[in-house]
Amino acid sequence: MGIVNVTPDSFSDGGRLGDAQAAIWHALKLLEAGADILDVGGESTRPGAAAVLVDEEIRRVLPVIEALAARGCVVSVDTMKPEVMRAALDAGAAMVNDVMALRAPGALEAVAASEAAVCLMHMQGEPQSMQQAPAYVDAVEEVRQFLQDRVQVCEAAGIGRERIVIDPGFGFGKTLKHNLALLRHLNRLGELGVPVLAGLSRKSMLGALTGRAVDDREFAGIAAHLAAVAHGARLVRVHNVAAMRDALAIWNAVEEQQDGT
Ligand code: HH2
Repeated sequence: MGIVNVTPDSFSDGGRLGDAQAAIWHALKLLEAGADILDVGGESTRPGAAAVLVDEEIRRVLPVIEALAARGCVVSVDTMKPEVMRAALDAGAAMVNDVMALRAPGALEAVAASEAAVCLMHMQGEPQSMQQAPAYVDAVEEVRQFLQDRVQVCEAAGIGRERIVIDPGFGFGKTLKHNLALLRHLNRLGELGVPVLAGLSRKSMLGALTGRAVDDREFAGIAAHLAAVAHGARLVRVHNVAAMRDALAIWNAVEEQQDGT
């Protein structure tokens, strides 16, 4: 899954139309580099990021989703808002990626009314404050339980298992220790019987482990995503698709190689 951010600060050339065009161009590059899914988002969920109003978020993502869906791309919309979900699904998005796991009023219904896939992510707290004091008795068990409950809620609302992906939400209300425990025990989430997505690209845990600034965490991100794949992740959400594709080509070749052949 390639990340396509349509926020004013994502692309340097400014201007609203410029932002949409730059995002489309960027998305097509990610596709060329081997992305299977393009994850289009109009609101940053970085710790402390300012919230974006519904109309503004729709204005940002819709032209990008329309253009990509018209080209036959598999598009995911990264949003917590049911209104944005509905607009994106009408415009041809095939997946909703929700860091709130469809907990906003109306979100569950928006996805249930469609045939789209959904990514249910775990987050402790709210984006504005989630990193202030994350606390768990047992992070892996609590995240597993939360995701299991959300899968059940989705199924009860008519969203079949085959449409569901789960995600521990690295960095969303988690300390380095929590993130590492979740990565090491990612297979516990795989036991829920739906594919697991891992999103570690550029995240602060990579900075904490390497001392590198956000724009310089490419190699650390590849290593972290391979660790996630080794522990059962089936989807990875990344900024650098080309690098991840290369890493996965090697990984898959090693894994598929039969002993003695
Ligand atoms: N992380 C971010 C946004 N959306 N979705 C899923 N499923 N999993 C994630 O880990 C995840 C996500 C982080 O968002 P942000 O900090 O806004 O930056 P970017 O979108 O560039 O990753």
